[in-house]
Amino acid sequence: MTNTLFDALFAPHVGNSATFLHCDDGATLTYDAFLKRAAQLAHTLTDAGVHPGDRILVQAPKLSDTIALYAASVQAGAVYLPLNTAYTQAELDYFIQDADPRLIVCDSKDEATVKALAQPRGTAVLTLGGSDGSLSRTADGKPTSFTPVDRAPDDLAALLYTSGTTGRSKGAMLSHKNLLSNAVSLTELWEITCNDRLVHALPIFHTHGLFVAMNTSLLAGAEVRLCAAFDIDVILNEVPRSTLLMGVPTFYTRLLADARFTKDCVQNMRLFVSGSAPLLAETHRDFEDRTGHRILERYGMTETNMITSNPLNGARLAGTVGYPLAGTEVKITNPDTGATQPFGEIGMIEVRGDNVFQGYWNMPEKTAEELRATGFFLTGDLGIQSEDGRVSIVGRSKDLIISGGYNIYPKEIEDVLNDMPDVNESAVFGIPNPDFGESVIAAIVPEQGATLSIEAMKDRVQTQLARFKHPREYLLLETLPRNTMGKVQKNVLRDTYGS
Ligand code: MCA
Ligand code: AMP
Repeated sequence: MTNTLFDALFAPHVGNSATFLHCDDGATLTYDAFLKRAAQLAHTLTDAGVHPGDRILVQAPKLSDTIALYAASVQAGAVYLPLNTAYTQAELDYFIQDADPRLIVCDSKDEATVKALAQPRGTAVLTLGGSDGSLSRTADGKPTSFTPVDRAPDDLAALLYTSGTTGRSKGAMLSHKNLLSNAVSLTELWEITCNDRLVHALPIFHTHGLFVAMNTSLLAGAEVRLCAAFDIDVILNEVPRSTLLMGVPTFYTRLLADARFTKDCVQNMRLFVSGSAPLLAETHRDFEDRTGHRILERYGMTETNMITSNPLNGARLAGTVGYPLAGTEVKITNPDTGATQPFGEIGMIEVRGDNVFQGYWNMPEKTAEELRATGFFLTGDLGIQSEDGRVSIVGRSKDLIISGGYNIYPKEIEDVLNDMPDVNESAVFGIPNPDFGESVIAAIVPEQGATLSIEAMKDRVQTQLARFKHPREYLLLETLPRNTMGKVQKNVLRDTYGS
């Protein structure tokens, strides 16, 4: 019997009495206790009718049981589908329709609304969190061992939704091999071991927090300080007794803004990793001046897991994302012809390797557009590669805003605004923001003679989109700037309204 991911990440820890999770309430869980809990949850999943290949949709708080649910899903042979806890009911409805999960696990506080969406489809709902989560309660009485379901390297382990330029979120199908190969490369490169203690303050519904941070820790047998959210006081308390922090650039600018974050505070730390959004050279420099540590920046995508990383031992250069990971090929191509560019010339970053996903769920045309028959995936990021292989990202060919590490596709917001009566057209764009890197602005052209209510627009956006996608400002314009081809010039909007 083999289960690729379970055998590598979880099975080796049977009987391991080292601490795995250390939670906000002070509770700790050894690796062995964690595995027993995961087994109980796996029984609960199968009792709820989950079969191998079924999707388990999880929109739940960050708890040790939520991590154990991921392990349970892997051993039950299911496909783990985590969702941002900020998503609205309207957004959730889309994911339920598209992914057709067998089971939904939600926050106890959302049970009634989630059941209203799930029950007409006959989808089971269990809850986590609060004093009475039905998943946790049901699992309590189950056996503490579970025989993992056979899963081959190419079987799906996870489905992670990523927004798209078309406005509709796409489910990236990630196999056991995709996740394991990346965890192995990163653990080796960053030399993560059982002596490490990771401060984990990222959400666990994205690649960064769930796979980069959690899978590498599991593989290495490291201790994880599971913080429910990024709370500066908690982080400053934990850093002195930890060795690793993985975060988005906002983590580092917020730490730098706090005078308590000093060289003394980081004496025990071995490595600070940044990713998901560009790290400003200024932040890199200020961080080194303050702490003596050079932040290690890496680059990845939901579809590809991690692609490149600055070296652990070697130059960590600000403004570059480092070298392709072991087993990952990167090439820079001409976006029009697909031909490989000479070193140092800007082009589309393409990537191939065991880390690259299997395609988009139920979207074969989209898959064919972005994943070449040769196995190279078109990232939509523009970059250059130096002769020694080092990659720098210089822009994006996709219309994307990254705010605090969350990807926001303007098209999705424009669709909501354009659907409103009296809106002729809209253009959503990002402007620099000192905390989140970028923030969202909406420019709206009303229908001729119409009077638009910004409050009504805000109300509509609120019901349709998660809070982090909401425009922070609405501009009413008579026309949108366009080029000679009629395309809206968002660069002009950014230049005009950026400050
Ligand atoms: C929270 N808010 C945001 C964001 N986060 N608005 C825009 N962008 C955001 N990222 C909203 C809140 O709803 C709140 O709204 C207000 O902003 C202030 O919230 P605050 O308490 O300051 O925020 P926070 O809770 O401290 O969160 C900030 C954060 C968080 C810690 C930076 O956003 C975060 O954990 N980001 C990491 C995202 C991540 O993991 N990305 C990886 C995905 P109101 O106005 O109502 O108060 S990408 C990935 O996985 C790829 C593969 C990769 O390469 O890693
Ligand atoms: P996601 O689709 O949420 O997985 O986000 C992936 C995108 O985040 C990439 O295509 C990049 O545009 C961006 N990204 C990730 N890491 C970095 C980084 N270190 N520097 C710049 N952009 C990054």
